[in-house]
Amino acid sequence: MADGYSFVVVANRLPVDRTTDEHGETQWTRSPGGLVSALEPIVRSSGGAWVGWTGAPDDDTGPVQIDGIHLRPVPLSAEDVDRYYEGQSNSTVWPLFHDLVEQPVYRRDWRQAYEEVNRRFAHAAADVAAEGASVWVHDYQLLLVPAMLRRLRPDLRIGFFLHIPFPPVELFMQLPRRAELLRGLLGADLVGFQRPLAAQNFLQLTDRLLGLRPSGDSVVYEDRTVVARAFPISIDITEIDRLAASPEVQEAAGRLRSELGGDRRMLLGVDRLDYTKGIEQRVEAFGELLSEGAVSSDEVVLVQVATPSRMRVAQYQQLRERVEREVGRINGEFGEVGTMPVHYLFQNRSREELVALYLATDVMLVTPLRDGMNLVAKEFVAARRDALGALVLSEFTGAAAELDEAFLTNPHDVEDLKRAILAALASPPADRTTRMRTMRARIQSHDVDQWAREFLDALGVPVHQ
Ligand code: GDG
Repeated sequence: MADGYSFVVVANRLPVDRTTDEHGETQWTRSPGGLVSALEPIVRSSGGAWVGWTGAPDDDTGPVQIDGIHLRPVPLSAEDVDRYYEGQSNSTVWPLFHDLVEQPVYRRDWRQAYEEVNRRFAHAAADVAAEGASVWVHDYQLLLVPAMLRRLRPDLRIGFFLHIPFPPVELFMQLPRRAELLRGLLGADLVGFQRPLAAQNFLQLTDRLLGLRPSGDSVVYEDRTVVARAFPISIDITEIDRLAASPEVQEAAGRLRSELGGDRRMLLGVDRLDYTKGIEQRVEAFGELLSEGAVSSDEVVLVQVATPSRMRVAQYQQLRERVEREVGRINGEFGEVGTMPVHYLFQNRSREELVALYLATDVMLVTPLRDGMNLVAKEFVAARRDALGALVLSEFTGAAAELDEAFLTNPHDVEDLKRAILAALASPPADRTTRMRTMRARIQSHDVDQWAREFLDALGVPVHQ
């Protein structure tokens, strides 16, 4: 293809959502989530193409150019969404790759749909990529795409990045047709992970399942060398810093503080409502601290933003019910008119509001049971130009490897979670500032542009920015 794009991103979702306003006009809004926060600025500045689903079933939107990005929608029927996305991706692969925090469901019709939709993505990418182009495929919904794309277009450089954890060998072995998924990934020239351990798990599996002989960070497969390495993702520091410096955001933070009751210390959680994020355990720990009298609702308040996510998947609906029941119980038991201990927002908030919340809080709670990286932890640290505020961080996040000055905790152990929350609340301001300064220095030297550049460098792609 002489006139295709020399850089193509392939991801389940396009970086925008298509909606129709009250006048029947089509609107495109930036979609929430880690992947988009990370990648959109890079594709825009390199004038590339993005292949993905619009987010609406049975949507036949054709290619469009938005903000310097060529968007190539991949259509999904309602049945595809049900089987490929909510089924195989989010009810099989997602829980398995997060160490079985929930029980994965294995179904043949989901697997077949997954394979068929992956093929559709591979064809769309093959269609828009120029001769010799570089294609960067993302995440667990598209594990088969690298091999499919290589078969269609052997001229391409293909990179794959997994945003979520890659499970230990014994867990991966549970997957039906596991060798096929592994071969799917081996279609790439470079397979990137959040953590070195994930890359090791992957290389070990090539030995165990395919009898290959990995050496160092690579393995030879079908006469090609496939490299597997860690590329810990980061955030757009300039964006967060600009928002945190804005007078409007600072005023909003001040308003939040006074609305919550000027003297009360504020705990904050910001997560998609997902069982991997440990929201339930966090709320439970806070409830126990209140009932034991270790904190009182006159003095401490928990604000939990739980962004709606995957709400058609049964496990997510059940989680929502459990969390809301527990929040209701705690507020009923420990609240007073005007001083509710838990402020629970099952809503999508703007970036400005999120940063205002980061600025207003005393203690940020990032306590997933398992998380590939966790961008919220990094955004919080980047927002705190005042070097105040404490971070309670789960050891089971990728971010913990870089942010070890946080108050680290094992969220599977409610006692330890309570200990970490109390330690963060009790720590002297000078201690919190020292920790925060060290974490800020570390984050600032590695932002999302650098992450992408490192990955693309390793893939052999020049980045012009
Ligand atoms: C996956 C991996 C990995 C959240 N609520 C709202 C909102 N957000 C934004 C946050 C942050 C992003 O969404 C969430 O990123 P996380 O990293 O915390 O989590 P996942 O969505 O699970 O992301 C994860 C990531 O990919 C990147 O590789 O770190 O491990 O699971 O940027 O600020 N944004 C807006 N409103 C909300 O209500 N605007």
